[in-house]
Amino acid sequence: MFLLFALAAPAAALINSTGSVLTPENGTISINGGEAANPSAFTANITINLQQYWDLFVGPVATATINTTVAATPVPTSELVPPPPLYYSSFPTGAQNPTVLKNESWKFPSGFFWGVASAAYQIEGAAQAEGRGPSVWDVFTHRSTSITVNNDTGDVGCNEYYMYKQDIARIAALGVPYYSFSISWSRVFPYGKGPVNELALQHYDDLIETCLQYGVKPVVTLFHWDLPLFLQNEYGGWLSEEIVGDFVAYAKVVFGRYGNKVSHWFTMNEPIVFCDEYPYPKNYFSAVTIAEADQKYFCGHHVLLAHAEAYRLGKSLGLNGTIAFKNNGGYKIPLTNSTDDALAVQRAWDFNEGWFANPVYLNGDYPKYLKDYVSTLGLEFTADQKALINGTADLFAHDAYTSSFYMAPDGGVAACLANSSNSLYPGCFNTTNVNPDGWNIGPAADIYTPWLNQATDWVPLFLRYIQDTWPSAGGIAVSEFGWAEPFEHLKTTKVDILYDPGRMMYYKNYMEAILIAISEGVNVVGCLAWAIMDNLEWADGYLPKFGVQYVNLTTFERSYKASFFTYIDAFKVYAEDPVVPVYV
Ligand code: GBH
Repeated sequence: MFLLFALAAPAAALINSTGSVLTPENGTISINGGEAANPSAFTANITINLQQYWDLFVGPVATATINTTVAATPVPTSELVPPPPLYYSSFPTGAQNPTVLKNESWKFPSGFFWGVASAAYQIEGAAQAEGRGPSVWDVFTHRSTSITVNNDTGDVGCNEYYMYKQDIARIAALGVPYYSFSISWSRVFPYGKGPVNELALQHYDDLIETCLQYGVKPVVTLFHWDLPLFLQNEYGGWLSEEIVGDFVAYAKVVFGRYGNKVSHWFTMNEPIVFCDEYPYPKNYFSAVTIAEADQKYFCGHHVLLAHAEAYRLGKSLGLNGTIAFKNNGGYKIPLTNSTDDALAVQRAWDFNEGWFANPVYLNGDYPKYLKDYVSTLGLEFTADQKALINGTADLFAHDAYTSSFYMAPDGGVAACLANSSNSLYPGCFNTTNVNPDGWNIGPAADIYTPWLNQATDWVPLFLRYIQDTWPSAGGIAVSEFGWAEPFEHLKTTKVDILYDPGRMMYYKNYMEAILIAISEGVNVVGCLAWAIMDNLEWADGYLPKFGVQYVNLTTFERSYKASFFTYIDAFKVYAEDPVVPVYV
């Protein structure tokens, strides 16, 4: 069915895991030639289909016992009973004891968009179903030696590809009005470009239609890290400017198909993260010639161009949903009041949020300290490119899980800048989650998420900082936030797993922090809890749990955790729009 490459054949190299070079041409992958004097140059003509492409680069892929779409069954009413109170809630609803009165100065204004979030590779499973092509993450989970805890993969995962009707029914039953998910690029284009896979589009048609039937508004991310492998093989993926055209062609198909059914579009998820780590798996894609430490900046450069062009395309198509990208990071608190720490903090903003936010929200160009460095790599935007990028977001979407202290490197910023072999070069800032007094910034999450502490006290200041630094007419959406409950993977009974006090506190405190920010004049317009359910936490496998629902990875049964009710209660008490459970 999807056997042939229908590519206008550039003579580009495809590198497989053993370093053989293949070239796609007119429906085949072939290179002719070689020299007797150079045996390693001998090559062969081969024609491969999609399955063989999988076999060559990924290897055997597991399948689930459930492998056709499951119809939704109504959620049993017994599952809709909230947990007993954990604390004197500021969200006094349901079974909870209303000893705390509603704070009348708090509200989520009408139109506030809130819901739960996921990403394709983390939940879908069905890795080879209906013509999906491999992504770099299939290679990473199957072939990398540094890989995932327990050799976990996304082959089967939560099996959401077949369970989505039930998933939507379950969030609708609690009155969740928005569901944020990502589309798998390599389902739509098995090779990232070229032939379009109609079966994949039909799948997402039904996912989106099911959301709408249940009154759940779809929020769609185009790229959540699962780059089609072919594009990595052919030209180095995000390291090449060639990706811009391919990303925009993908965006065009998705925008064209789902057009005005989507209320909020995100082009990219967390480019700071996927560019920083790019390309996964490290040292695997031997075609890359850019120095490893600098690859992230080339990736980021092309992300900005691809995002901007996709935004312009979406606007030219007249989409009525908002378009933005998801930035990420935490508030950066100076560890001390020294001038060097203040400088390090500014450098940290410039090398993190500012990397993508300054070009899009301020002036089309990199922030100063980052620009000083990337201009030495030849990464400068032309005047036309700056004009293209500037203003390409309808709101500021931020994945804001936690906050950290920032400080100058040992020996100071200047000494670091003068020494390119310093491990903190070129950013030349350092960070910690430990206060100067020796205490953690807040309680630690799971041992597999050492980056995550409950630091919600800093959220109002952070949101204020974003609004002041990168003003956006459409306001700020906290596009991901969430908590990995400590040691949850060690719990052995379902009732223990479902009662998650750390996550309950996180959501209570986080929602209060957003309410405080709003009451103080910060234009927060929405928030999306990560995650709709436990899922593949990338290289950490299935050990850290971020879900507000538990998933039994054998039966695929889903169950609400107590924290899901805490989250909903915030809106029952403080949202001007009623929370309307849709119970079918
Ligand atoms: C989000 O990233 C992702 O969008 C989502 O897919 C993911 O499941 C979710 O968070 C939970 O992690 O190990 O010290 O090198 C959040 C930002 C950036 C946090 C990378 C973890 C690795 C830090 N993530 N970071 S470290």
